[in-house]
Amino acid sequence: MRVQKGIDLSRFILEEERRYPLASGTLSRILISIENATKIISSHIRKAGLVDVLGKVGRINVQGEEVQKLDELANNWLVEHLASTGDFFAVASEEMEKAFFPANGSDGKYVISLDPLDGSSNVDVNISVGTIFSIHKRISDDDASFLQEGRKQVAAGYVIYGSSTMLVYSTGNGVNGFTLDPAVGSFILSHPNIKLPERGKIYAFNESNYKRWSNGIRRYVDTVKEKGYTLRYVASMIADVHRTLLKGGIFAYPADNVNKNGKIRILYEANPLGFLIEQAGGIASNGNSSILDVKPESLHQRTPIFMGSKADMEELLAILKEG
Ligand code: AHM
Ligand code: MG
Repeated sequence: MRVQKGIDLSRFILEEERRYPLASGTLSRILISIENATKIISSHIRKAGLVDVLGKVGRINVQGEEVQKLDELANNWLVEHLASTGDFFAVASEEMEKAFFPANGSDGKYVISLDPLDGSSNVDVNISVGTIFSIHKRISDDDASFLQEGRKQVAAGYVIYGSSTMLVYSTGNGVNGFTLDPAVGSFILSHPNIKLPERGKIYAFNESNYKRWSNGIRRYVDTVKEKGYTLRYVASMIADVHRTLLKGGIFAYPADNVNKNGKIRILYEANPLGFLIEQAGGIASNGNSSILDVKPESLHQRTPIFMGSKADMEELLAILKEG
């Protein structure tokens, strides 16, 4: 397909579908539903501070984290919007302990994993947050459809609510980024065929965990500092990975002696963002293998994660191998 800068997202999705003569259009409809739901979320985030959407709900979620009002709202808007289409069989979300199987989706061919509002602890201080999505084919009538390797994703992407709102996604044919033009209300192709630089100059680790890391991780961070790399860490994975996609370098959330499996969740954080990083020519790993080859065992499973430019990742993985 000829990638045409300036084309709007809905048309782009339909043009992509035409590459597959047997496509039923369901995946396209799901992507367009995500597009519409995230426009609603974006519009509410843009007004946060003026309307009563900031602050905490006063409840702890399945992750043991305090639920922000916007977490709950974003989750409800996405789930309701997607459920109304009848196009998907089930949805798993960071904000829901169990998967949700909508009544009208019993014939649905796809399942979706969502982080409705990644980085939500940043929303009160006006820092970028985002929505992450991962779509797999349905292979069963239960949670097993969610517990497939990341490499089997049929589509994955995110919407970042930053200085502008951008939707970045891939169906396995490269990565394209669209910027929301608020005057028109459309996502417009602004970043066609995103490719990570072969090497970057940025490392994004929460270095306050230094003392808790393994020797290998510490040695890697010492090495990049000696080389003159700069530290950028937003603590919104979506913002750190978005910057990494465009500028290169490494984002990581390693295991440490408190968070034995790291902090990032496989289904709706590591897999979709890892898929985009690999589609853009980078590497995404749990330290031993590509994150996309790991078969998850539960919906909210955590994993150590390292992702970024190929040359930087190869150096990191070599150091980790030495132990
Ligand atoms: P969230 O999805 O509940 O916002 O949590 C995940 C976030 C990631 O976006 C970010 O990379 C990480 O937690 C930051 O953790 P820390 O504050 O420990 O550095
Ligand atoms: Mg998250």
